[in-house]
Amino acid sequence: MLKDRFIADIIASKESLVGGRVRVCGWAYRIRDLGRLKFILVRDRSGVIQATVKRGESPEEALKAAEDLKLESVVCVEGELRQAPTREGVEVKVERLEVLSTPVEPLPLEVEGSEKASLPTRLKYRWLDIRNPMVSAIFELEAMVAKVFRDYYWSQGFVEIFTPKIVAAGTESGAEVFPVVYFDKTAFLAQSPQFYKQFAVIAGLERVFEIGPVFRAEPHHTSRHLNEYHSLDIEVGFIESYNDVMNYVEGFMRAIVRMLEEDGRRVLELYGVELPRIPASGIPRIPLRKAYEILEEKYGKKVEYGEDLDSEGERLMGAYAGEELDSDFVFIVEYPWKVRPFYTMRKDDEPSWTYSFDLLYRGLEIVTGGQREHRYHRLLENLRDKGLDAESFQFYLDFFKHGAPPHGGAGMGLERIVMQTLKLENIREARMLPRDTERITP
Ligand code: AMO
Repeated sequence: MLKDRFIADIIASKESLVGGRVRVCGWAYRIRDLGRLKFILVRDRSGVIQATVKRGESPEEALKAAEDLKLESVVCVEGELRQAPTREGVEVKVERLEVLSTPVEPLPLEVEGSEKASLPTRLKYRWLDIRNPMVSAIFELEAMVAKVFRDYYWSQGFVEIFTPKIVAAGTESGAEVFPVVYFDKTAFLAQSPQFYKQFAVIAGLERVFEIGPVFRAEPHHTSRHLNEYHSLDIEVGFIESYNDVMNYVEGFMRAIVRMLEEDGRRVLELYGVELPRIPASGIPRIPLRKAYEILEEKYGKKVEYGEDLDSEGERLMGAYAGEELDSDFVFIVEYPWKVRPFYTMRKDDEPSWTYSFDLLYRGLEIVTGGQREHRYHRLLENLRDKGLDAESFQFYLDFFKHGAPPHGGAGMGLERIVMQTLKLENIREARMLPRDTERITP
């Protein structure tokens, strides 16, 4: 029989259900055997409920099944829902105990408290780790962020697109690509939907978004890089400046905070983290050249003029925004041309700088974006200036030959947003099955 209700729904409707018969399916989370009386805590995705098997009250088969029951067996219990001095205020008086599956070997990782085990062990036995409600909450939050992304950009007139992940060229200079054997051609896994989200704008869709996997062949061993992650991308035509793009990014961040306030409280409480702060006046936008000064004057950190911020610089600018500007977010704007990809638009009056930005969230970059160069001949110059071979990008250049509106966009790391919201130590915790230099299984 199909499972008809989640445990949380039963508990939420307990007033009307008490005295009636319920059926609960899930995993045996905890078993307490007092001989004549056995308590089984049944857990599903939504919560935990106590099931009580008692001699003289429950049938003999149920007693027998409870006796042999192992932790993490898959069970369905049926019986009367009655009031009880449990946290939920109710329990199931077991009349039927069905064991659907039993572990065939000792558990290599205990589900309860698995978050305290070492990360390699957790990742190795991820199917057990994620049964821990503390861990599954991460993925519920991730799904909520993705839903907010879809809902927010829909509400702003954006169209969802689905672009190829097998591509002919890398898009992000600096980040490496994974080659793919593609018949008799060399292809790569997409590092970003960059070219194709621009394509969609130029193809007349004007405002687009995408949620999709991206692949980076960087041999990083850091707590904030994955070799496969999910990118939340937007691209928007007919902008006046890159400030319009930042406004759209900011709107999404505000929508996330609203979601956290309304539906995300439980997860925030589970992790003991505060709601992120965005000042009413908006997320501060600080030019990188100003950030150099702040870092040097306030924190004695010297960043070479014209260079990118390193992770310490980002962390310190995050601390500055938190302490001085009462904001968990800060935009750093106008990055040097030499550290941005060729598609970025350079400033009219200062071509060594660009109309680009990063968004830092609690001191970590979670978004990169900017205005793109939409003028064909300028794009050619940009490629030449970067020492790139225009021929390999001709398919992309062709998009710009027949009318391209001024446009810009941004790419946001889904796992990084979740990681920073819950203050997780390692981005791998925010990915169900992370791919990194060591892992392609499970
Ligand atoms: P960028 O390469 O900066 O920009 O990536 C955008 C955002 O993606 C996240 N991110 C990562 N997350 C996990 N592991 C990684 N290895 C990783 N690399 C990046 C970060 C980052 O801010 N095409 C541009 C975006 C644009 O301009 O629209 C791009 O991909 O949160």
